[in-house]
Amino acid sequence: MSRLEQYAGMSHVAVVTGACPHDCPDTCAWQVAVDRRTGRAVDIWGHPQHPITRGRLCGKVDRYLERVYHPDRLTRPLKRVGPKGSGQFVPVTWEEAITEIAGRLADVIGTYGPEAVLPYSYAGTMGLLQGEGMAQRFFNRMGASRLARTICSAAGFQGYRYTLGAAVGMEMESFARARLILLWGTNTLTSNLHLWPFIQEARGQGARVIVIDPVCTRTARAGDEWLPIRPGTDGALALAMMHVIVNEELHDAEYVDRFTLGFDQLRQRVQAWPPERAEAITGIPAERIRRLAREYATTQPAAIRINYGLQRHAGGGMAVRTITCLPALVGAWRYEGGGLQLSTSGAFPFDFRPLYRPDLLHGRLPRTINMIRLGDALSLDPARLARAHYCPRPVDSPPPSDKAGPPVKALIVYNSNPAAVAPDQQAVLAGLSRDDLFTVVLDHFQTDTADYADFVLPATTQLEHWDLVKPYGHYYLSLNRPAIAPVGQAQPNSEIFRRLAAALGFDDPCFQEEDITILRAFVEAQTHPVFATITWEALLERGFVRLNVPTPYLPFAEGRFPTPSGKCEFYSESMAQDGYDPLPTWTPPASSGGPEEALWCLSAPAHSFLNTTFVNVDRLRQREGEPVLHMHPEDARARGITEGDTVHVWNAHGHVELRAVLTEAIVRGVVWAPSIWWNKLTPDGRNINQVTSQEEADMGGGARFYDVRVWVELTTPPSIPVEHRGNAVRLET
Ligand SMILES: Nc1nc2c(c(=O)[nH]1)N[C@H]1C(S)=C(S)[C@@H](COP(=O)(O)OP(=O)(O)OC[C@H]3O[C@@H](n4cnc5c(=O)[nH]c(N)nc54)[C@H](O)[C@@H]3O)O[C@H]1N2
Ligand SMILES: Nc1nc2c(c(=O)[nH]1)N[C@H]1C(S)=C(S)[C@@H](COP(=O)(O)OP(=O)(O)OC[C@H]3O[C@@H](n4cnc5c(=O)[nH]c(N)nc54)[C@H](O)[C@@H]3O)O[C@H]1N2
Ligand code: SF4
Ligand SMILES: [Mo]
Repeated sequence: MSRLEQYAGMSHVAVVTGACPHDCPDTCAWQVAVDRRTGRAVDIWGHPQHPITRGRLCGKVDRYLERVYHPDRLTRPLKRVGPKGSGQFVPVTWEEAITEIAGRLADVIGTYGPEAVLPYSYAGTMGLLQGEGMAQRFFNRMGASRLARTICSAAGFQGYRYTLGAAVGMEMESFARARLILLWGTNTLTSNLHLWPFIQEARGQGARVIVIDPVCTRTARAGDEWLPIRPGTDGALALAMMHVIVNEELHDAEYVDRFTLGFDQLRQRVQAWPPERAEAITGIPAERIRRLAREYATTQPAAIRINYGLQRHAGGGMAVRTITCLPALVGAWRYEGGGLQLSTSGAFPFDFRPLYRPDLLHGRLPRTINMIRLGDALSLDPARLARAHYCPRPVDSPPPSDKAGPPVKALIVYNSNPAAVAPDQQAVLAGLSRDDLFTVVLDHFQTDTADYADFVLPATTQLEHWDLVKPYGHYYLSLNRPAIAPVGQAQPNSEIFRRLAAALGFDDPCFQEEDITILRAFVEAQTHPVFATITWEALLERGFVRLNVPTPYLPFAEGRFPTPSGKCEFYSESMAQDGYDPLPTWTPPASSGGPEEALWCLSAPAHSFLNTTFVNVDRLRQREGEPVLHMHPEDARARGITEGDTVHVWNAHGHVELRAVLTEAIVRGVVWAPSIWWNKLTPDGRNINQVTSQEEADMGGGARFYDVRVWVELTTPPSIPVEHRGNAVRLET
């Protein structure tokens, strides 16, 4: 009996449909059972009819109710009384909080101008309304600095776009039809779980699964073959594959001829990439590369899933740009089950103007700050502030220091936890510690970031508000209905920005619209034909609706690439104009050629966390145990490290203590610290972003989280300055 049937007979239980808000390609639809008598949610499960969710949530969101009703949920606005970072706060009323925040913001704007206010947000919720909906209206009206949201996918996204035109790709369902599947720089069983059943279906019909990763992840163990690769070398592997495919004439000449641009130049380019050259770079034997190329070209349909892991390097954009040439070369896009997926978000060409209201800028063009440079942005040194300006391409350059604009004097954080997730943590914490910086944090919990706030405002969770959730791994848009009343005095982000707008005297009627009105108007304003199926009524009735694309969806079977030429661009004139090599190439990682004894540090997701979300849910944190560092036994032996030792991990940026786990399931010279821990829930009050850098990747101003070298040694832990520790919140009531 399904859970829906189980509850159907209980008149005191209401079942409400919603959607998981987390930053995950699966965007599950869920059902929540609510006890009408108490108004409490009592159960949550995956929507059985959703074609991707198919009745199952992941192990994290299965525990969503524990997060919603967590004893540490923020239930009242808080005002800081101790030093920044100390976590000492007292409760205040909403009215006091809003009035004082508005007053402080008005002062900053009056003295320094609106660009001195910086919003900081990412994907705590992927909901369009509680994400950027009302926030954009608010910051547009204000004329605040803009934020380039680059922390996750900017480099790969741009590389993908140069080759294919838009972030459109294979649909998840079609992986079931593949005969060969390359999981390339992605830990599917951890970060894209709902793809797995389709992969298993394909394997049931004989498909092989090859996992290309420096770490033998649980996905690599579950696949048919693990190809251990050195980090940041995927572009070289793809070039050598193309070398073999082209020289052995295994490419699909007809597809190439009709639907691609620049094959002759590509053919010449790959001559420089014999597999022996790639072997020296990637660590994968040349003969194995040859076999992979032949297998890939001759087994159709062949599917590639790349994800964001492989683009968190200096050459991450180019790596994605190069790999995405492969399916067109072998004609894989022709077939159901063939092609590639990075993201599907480009298939949703929303007109965001009715939601974000860019017209409220009234012609102003505020500076744009790159979010991964938060440490620099919060510096009072104008040269560092200038560097924090968003410069996504080689042809862009930061302004001179005297044109960097006002220092950031107010920071408004929502849907993000930069004290833990942003690179170069010491620089970030130094900025957040500034006494002259006014910081407001909207969140569900007293996060590491909230410890540095002047005001902390309690936000609602997905069970408590309306939203519309756009996926990036499939083609179904979801509506989230609130299942319960807000916990305590929590308010949706939309309402918090509405109240701040009112207190600042922003009188445009858009600041009075109710959530449901905004969402409905947004849906009804869409005119692109792919939204023809997506009506407000259908969303209300079913909860999720497929885009108006054919089933099965083969986006590039007949070419029609949304590039300037309409073809898959092996040669890209846009790249030349933007300052890049117009042909596929390999851009070495920044950390290559570093000292031999320094190890390469990856900090890809821990299985039981979602970025820093869920780290404070006890049962999930207990599953992860403690912050660890996976390392090869030989790397350990060379340093006198044995299993279970506490190791000191450091570089020029900072340092952190981790527990060593020795495993042969990792490329020598590479270490992996599953992430992202809350600083204050670790033994030394720090996490791995102590050692990551603010430097950008090659494209889109993206982050380089995995292009990092560290020294690892067995030492007694150094003493940690107390101001960098953060404590649990102490309420003085
Ligand atoms: N459980 C869980 N799920 C998540 C998240 C989470 O934190 N936890 N985070 C969500 C978010 S925000 C995102 S962006 C996605 C990320 O989803 P993925 O991109 O799948 O995740 P990553 O762990 O970043 O990268 C996957 C793999 O890339 C490998 N890798 C690192 N560098 C390289 C390289 O240079 N080449 C190759 N070939 N592999 C490399 C890592 O070892 C890792 O195993 O997952 C989402 N889902
Ligand atoms: N070292 C290292 N660092 C990384 C990564 C890595 O792999 N390694 N991954 C990077 C990636 S891919 C990403 S996407 C970023 C993620 O960075 P973030 O998007 O900052 O991710 P989270 O840590 O999940 O923080 C989201 C916060 O939003 C809050 N939140 C959720 N819903 C709401 C809401 O409705 N309202 C409000 N006000 N708050 C809400 C949550 O409680 C949580 O504290 O981290 C990056 N940092
Ligand atoms: S985190 Fe991902 S897998 Fe888990 S419920 Fe949400 S969308 Fe589904
Ligand atoms: Mo991400």
